[in-house]
Amino acid sequence: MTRTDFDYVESESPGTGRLDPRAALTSDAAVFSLDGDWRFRLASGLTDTTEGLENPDLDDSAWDTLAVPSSWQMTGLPGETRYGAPAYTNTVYPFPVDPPRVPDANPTGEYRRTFDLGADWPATGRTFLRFEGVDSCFAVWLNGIRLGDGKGSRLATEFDATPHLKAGENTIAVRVHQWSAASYLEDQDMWWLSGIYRSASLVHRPDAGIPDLFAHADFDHRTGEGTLRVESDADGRVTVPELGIDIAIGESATVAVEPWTAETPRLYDAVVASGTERVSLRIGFRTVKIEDGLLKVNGKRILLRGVNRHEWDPDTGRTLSVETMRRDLEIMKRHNINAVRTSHYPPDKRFLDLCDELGVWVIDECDLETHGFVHIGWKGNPSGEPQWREAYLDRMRRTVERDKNHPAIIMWSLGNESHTGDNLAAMSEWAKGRDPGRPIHYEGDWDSGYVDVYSRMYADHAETDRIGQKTEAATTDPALDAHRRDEIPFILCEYAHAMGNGPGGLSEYQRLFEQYPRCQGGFVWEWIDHGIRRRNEDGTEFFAYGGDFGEPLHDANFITDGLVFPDRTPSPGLLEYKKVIEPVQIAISPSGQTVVITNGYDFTDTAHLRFTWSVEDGGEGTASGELTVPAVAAGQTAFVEWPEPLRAAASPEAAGDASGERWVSVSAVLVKDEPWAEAGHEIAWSQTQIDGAAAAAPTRSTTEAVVAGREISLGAATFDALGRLTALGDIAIDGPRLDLWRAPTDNDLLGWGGNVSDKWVTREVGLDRLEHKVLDVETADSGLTVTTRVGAASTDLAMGAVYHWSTDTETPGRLWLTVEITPEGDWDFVLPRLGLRAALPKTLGNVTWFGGGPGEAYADTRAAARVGRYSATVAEMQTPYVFPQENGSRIDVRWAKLADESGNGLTVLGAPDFAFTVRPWTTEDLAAAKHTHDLVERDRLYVNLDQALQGVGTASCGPGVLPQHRLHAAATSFTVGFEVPVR
Ligand code: IPT
Repeated sequence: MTRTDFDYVESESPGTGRLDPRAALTSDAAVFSLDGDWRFRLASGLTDTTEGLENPDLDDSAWDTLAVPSSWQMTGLPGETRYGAPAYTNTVYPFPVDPPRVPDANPTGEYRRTFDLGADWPATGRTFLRFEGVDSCFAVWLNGIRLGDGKGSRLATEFDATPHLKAGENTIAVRVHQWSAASYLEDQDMWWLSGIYRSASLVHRPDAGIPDLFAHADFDHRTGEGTLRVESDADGRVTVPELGIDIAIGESATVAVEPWTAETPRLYDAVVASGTERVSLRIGFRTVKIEDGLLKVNGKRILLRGVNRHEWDPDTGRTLSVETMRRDLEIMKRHNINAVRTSHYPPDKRFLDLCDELGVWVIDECDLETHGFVHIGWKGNPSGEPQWREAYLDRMRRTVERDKNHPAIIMWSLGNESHTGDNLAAMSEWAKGRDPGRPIHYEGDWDSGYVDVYSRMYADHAETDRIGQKTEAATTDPALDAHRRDEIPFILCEYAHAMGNGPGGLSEYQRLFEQYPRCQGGFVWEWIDHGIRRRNEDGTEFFAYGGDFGEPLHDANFITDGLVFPDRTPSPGLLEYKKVIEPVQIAISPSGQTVVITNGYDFTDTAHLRFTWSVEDGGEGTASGELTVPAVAAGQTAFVEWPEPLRAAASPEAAGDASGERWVSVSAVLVKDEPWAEAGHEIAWSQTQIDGAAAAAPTRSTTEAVVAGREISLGAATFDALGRLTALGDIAIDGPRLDLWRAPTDNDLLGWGGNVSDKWVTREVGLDRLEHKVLDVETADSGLTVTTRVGAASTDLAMGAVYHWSTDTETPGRLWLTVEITPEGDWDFVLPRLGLRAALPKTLGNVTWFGGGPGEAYADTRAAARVGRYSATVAEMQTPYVFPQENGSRIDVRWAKLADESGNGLTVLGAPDFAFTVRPWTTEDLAAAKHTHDLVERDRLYVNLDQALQGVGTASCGPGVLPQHRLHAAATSFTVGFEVPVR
């Protein structure tokens, strides 16, 4: 073996010996799967490879076995990896930028297996060897003969195996290199993983078969007719029995059809048959156009409620089962998501079949990203270098050719974060020529010279608003300005970075998408946290992120920024998104006794929804029923009068004696089972308070505070000599004190685009280490007043905090605390929180509250919080962000009871409400933890009772907290009550 045997590794060439790309078709031609165990050996580099790997006689019996499909770095997890380890970088190349060269340390997987096609394998025709995905570069031999080599990790590659196949046993050998010239084109923000990680097979190609076809299935919304024309070099007929279509390949038929949309994914089974092969297709009729400056499907503007989806599984990496793919789509559809950008590569082909079937709009993105060049000022970026042109075109061809028959795909995307250049323009030109039926997307072309939509990522609300008004800054190329401003729509191909707690500000984006026709929605970054399941020394499972495998260069937990956790549990961010993008808006008017229902779907009416109402009194349901709503057409609004039973239940006479707050809720739920959810699944909801005062208003008594030795008592409360509450009844408490700190969220920590981390995050102002200096303790016949100054070492900034304690005239066992806050000095930064912190016995782990819920909510992530009565254990109230951070605050809580197993405990009362957090560990523990398993329960519970919290924003990648959701220091006061049963 000589060095030149490996020239392909560092060549810009996309491959040799390969067949032309073609559609992934379901055919009755024979297929032989090569999935399963292969012999495997990992070489450390090219000089460590096996001589004669391709030789059928090579003795590989001592080699390990490795499953195809899989990535070798994932083998052995969650324990110890067996072959190398996953490594994570966002944009930086984990090797010197020296294209097309890659390091000598180039882990190389050597794969071998034998197979026997069997006596039934057709004797005529040809047999192709097909790889659905090999990362990153590989060469293939069959029975000792080299078939060729390939690159393009997330693209299919085929070789003609026919001349070298034998009857009986055949030997196939594949050498896969972790690094290659192609690695420069595959710098997506994800784990670096290698191997034959998608399926491999041998596919028979009958003589006079149908190797490829392009089904064009347009829909004319004016006539209601679809036109089908199948383009192919083959001879044969196209039949769609349901539509009575029976035409020759190349002919077209126009008939009345039900169109395909993401809302109504109507598919027609079709067969394309030559004399020797039958291909089954699922045809969806739809027409995509840019018209009047809008992206239209079937003549209508659509609104993209999207997510960016990487392929991820915490145990198998980018190798996904079809069940996992379906699960992704089911979870998306259940959360009102209607669009997927396949960031940043074409997905497993089976995912697209499921998109057609379940209904989502897809932007299919080419496998291309050269982001690492940004760090050298884009010098030598392949997008502008002629020697890479063929590789770029090859990638685009393979994307379009494989996936062209999917109705779900409404746009082709050239790739991601590859700056600009002629090679990108060439990809666009080629794709437009090959498929005039789909617009071209690419975010990097801000001037929009070679794209059909103006696409941006992380533009803030203000800029999105200007774009909506068409008053945005001009293009750099003045000639293109009118085109971009007036002729093409705008989308945010990435926004609302879902890293950790957040994303904040979703509602405000959605209002802009609804307000401006030009703003056609966006794709939240991103669908799933790419955490890797691992075990620590004591066997506790956790999700690993960058650096956890000892990578010298990595981007830490920037890889865990999804709407679902690595195990696909929906995060609070997904629940928020579901509410914000709900396709039906419900407004309940108590004064008019009407419900106004606006259908925000683009195509369907509301006939698939049932509307229900309920009345709750203090969180207890008192009545419920159905609301009769006529089918509301897409884009239309209906006014519905409250039915008599609702009027009656909502009338003052019907009021119970509960807390006094009465709420009417209306829900829209599925009438019948859908492939992605069961009948009764809630799509949209709304709530309105109809009656009743807020929580109990404090009525303060004049009980005297009594000093006895080093203790002070007031009603049921006991304080120490410094006026700090130590017990309420027989519950030991580390009394409430002013608290201004939270464990920084990812969004707090990572300042982006000029959002520098605030002074509290950098800890320079010491909110994390406050000292409480008691200046005065005054007992009087009106109660107890404790005057303090709260400040931190090294600074003279302080908060005056005065605590006024009193008992309640009406309820023995109840105390009221009013805290007066006066900032001293220049508080020129936001506060993460303003409230009280106390510690309670651990036994009080059962929580019931009336207020926002059931999940966490912050000032700018509160759309999904519904007022109601909820119960949860303290453990259930923690949100397990992969990187621990502030979480779990419930908003607008009127009262919360913390009880032991027998129901005894302490109730906290709002006046009128507070934000409520309870944890089995401290804020300091949370801030220090790097992984979930670092959080160890203490023997106390720690509660925060906040007047307010700073919003969350998305500054980990995007705009920070909007001004209206920021918390600034100001003189203020707030009141809470505490109640224990009196004996
Ligand atoms: C943007 C990338 O396109 C995406 O892959 C991901 O890395 C995301 O950021 C952050 O998680 S690029 C960035 C420069 C806005």
